[in-house]
Amino acid sequence: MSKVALITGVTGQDGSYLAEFLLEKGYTVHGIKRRMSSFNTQRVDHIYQDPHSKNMLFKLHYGDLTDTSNLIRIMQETQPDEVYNLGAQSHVAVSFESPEYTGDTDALGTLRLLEAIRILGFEKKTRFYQASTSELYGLVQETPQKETTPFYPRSPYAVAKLYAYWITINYRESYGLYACNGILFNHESPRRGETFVTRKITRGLSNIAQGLEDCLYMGNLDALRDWGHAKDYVRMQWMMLQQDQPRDFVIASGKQYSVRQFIQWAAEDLGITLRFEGEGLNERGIVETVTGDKAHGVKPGSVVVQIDPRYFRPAEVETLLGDPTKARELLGWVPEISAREMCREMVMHDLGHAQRHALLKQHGFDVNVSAE
Ligand code: NDP
Ligand code: GDR
Repeated sequence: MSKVALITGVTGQDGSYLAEFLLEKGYTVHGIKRRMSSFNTQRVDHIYQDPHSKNMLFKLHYGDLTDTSNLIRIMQETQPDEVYNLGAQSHVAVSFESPEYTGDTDALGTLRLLEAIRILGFEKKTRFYQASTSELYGLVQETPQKETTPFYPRSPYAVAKLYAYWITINYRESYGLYACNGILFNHESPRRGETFVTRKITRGLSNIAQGLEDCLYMGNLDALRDWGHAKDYVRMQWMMLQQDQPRDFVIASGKQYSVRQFIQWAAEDLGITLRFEGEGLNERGIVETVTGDKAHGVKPGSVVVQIDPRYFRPAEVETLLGDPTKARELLGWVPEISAREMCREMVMHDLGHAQRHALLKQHGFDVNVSAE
């Protein structure tokens, strides 16, 4: 009998890679997708299986983390051996705009899933993975951050995730559930949502290089992040549920770069030479511009990147750097893809899209490439 997994957030970046990974391991995979007014399954369409076919191994269910009875019903129908709670309003800046919804989904959504396991009496059967985050460290109290570093969340998102982190531990300690937290640092890929900083950069600069856009508007270029590849990180999510006892782990690369550095890498891969003006003056309200000297569609000396204070956050997480020693020593996990390699992969992917759009535009078709 193959193992059964239930993934919330299956239509997201991590959910799609994890579903692929588990299907390759022979799992039957159930995913929860939200009803949207337009299609939201692009990231899993390639593994979609016709519901009329026999022996379906990948099945999607309509649901929502804010809907308790729906979660209990799906859990009862699917009887999962493993639940991966990846669903979330995952955008930090958006959480300042929608704090209540973020709390409902990210904090109480986690509680609803844990309660569903308990209500159905699955405590001994079902293992639970919680997508915790380096955002818990926020205003960092120690560098690098490890499992014992104190938390100091700096956004409604991080505060909601703090509740989720502790309720997961509380259910482990109170009811003997195999439940654990992966404290994951930023991880990216060509499937990363278009409004997160890395994808915004690789997509925006690719469009600029192809003459589809003029300028990339950015927030804090000095923010430092520990970036890894989502494929490496979902492997670890699975490993965490295969142990003799449940434990929480930091998952990180142990290396740190600035947003500005990521822009430079992407420009390098696209053959754009960037010149930063007003470097070091990147404080709120001060306009810093980056001009481009050469690239296919870029006019020499034109502004390629400009600071727009709209993208500053009410409270910023300036620096994050993880220490993945525990994961390496206890699980043998080491990331295989560096941030630099990942940036190139993302650029190549987005450049391909931009080139197709540019071709359509040349032939008189309308193309809309905008994203916030
Ligand atoms: P994404 O934003 O790409 O995916 C989030 C998923 O959650 C999507 O499938 C989304 O559905 C779904 N979702 C959102 N709201 C609800 C809801 N109310 N009910 C059910 N599903 C919902 O995130 P990632 O894949 O990047 O991240 C996965 C998880 O890991 C998230 O919990 C995130 O907070 C956490 N995390 C991510 C890190 C990263 O660097 N990527 C680092 C640390 C933690 P839809 O497609 O319809 O929008
Ligand atoms: P983060 O990721 O907030 O770390 O959360 P994001 O890529 O949004 O921001 C990283 C840093 O870049 C700065 N930044 C900008 N960010 C965005 N989105 N847009 C901009 O224009 C911009 N300019 C500068 C930000 O201020 C920030 O410092 C991600 C999410 O995946 C969370 O769900 C997850 O928990 C954490 O990573 C770990």
